[in-house]
Amino acid sequence: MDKVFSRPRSIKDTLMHYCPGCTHGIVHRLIAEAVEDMGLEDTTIGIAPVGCAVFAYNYLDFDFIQAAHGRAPAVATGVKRVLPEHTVFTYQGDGDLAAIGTAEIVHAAMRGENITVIFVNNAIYGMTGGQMAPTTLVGQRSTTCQKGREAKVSGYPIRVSEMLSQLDGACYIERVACDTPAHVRAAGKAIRKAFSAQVEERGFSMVEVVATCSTNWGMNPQEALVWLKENMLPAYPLGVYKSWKDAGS
Ligand SMILES: Cc1ncc(C[n+]2csc(CCOP(=O)(O)OP(=O)(O)O)c2C)c(N)n1
Repeated sequence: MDKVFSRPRSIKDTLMHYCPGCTHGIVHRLIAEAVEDMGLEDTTIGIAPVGCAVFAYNYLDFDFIQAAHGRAPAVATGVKRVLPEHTVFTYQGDGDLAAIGTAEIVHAAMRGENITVIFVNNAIYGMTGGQMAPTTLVGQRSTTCQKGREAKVSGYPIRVSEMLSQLDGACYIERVACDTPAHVRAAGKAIRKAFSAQVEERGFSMVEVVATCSTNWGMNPQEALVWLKENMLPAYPLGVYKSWKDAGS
């Protein structure tokens, strides 16, 4: 009988700290599958963020460094420049990447650093108890905007993929989601493509994954997936925002 499902070798057999319904685990698995399929297990270095995924190294069996809040692109820049033969990726939430780390990510993309960024956008600061993030939707409730985010007070959500795709140093930017099996498959494909951009030395690549945080959204896991589809996807349209093929190179 053909084996159709198993745990990737580089996902460690360990207890998860993520909440039920959290989609970080799906994204971890997609990274492990992509790295293994591409034969990069022994030469991949991950940079873990602050936030719930600070413990990514407990699950992914690659070399890892944990960076301070928002500094993962700077750490990845240093690692990649010293070890150009390695595949270097950052794994960052929206609080990490789009709040304190905004300058870091913009400048890493502008410089065309040959790194891959996996950006998990759950529209909230998950680990610290559900505060508003730059990506929180207008009207979405959080502990720091209990009646819903008001644009007049807190501004509008940052669309990171759209913003970074304007920069010449970025070679591949795609936004995907992990709410349905079809979307998860597409997300896996995008992550492979982002790593292949790095292997081909094309410059900065990023995959934004629209994700859930059922605990801090105050929903059960199924409600969170429906909320993602109905509220996150209209605000964060899926698709390829930039590809080196579009750029004609
Ligand atoms: C330099 C620094 N500033 C602030 C914090 C506090 N902090 C830890 S996690 C976090 C929010 C992370 O949210 P996000 O990046 O969206 O990740 P999630 O937990 O939702 O996966 C904050 C503010 C910190 N650990 N370090």
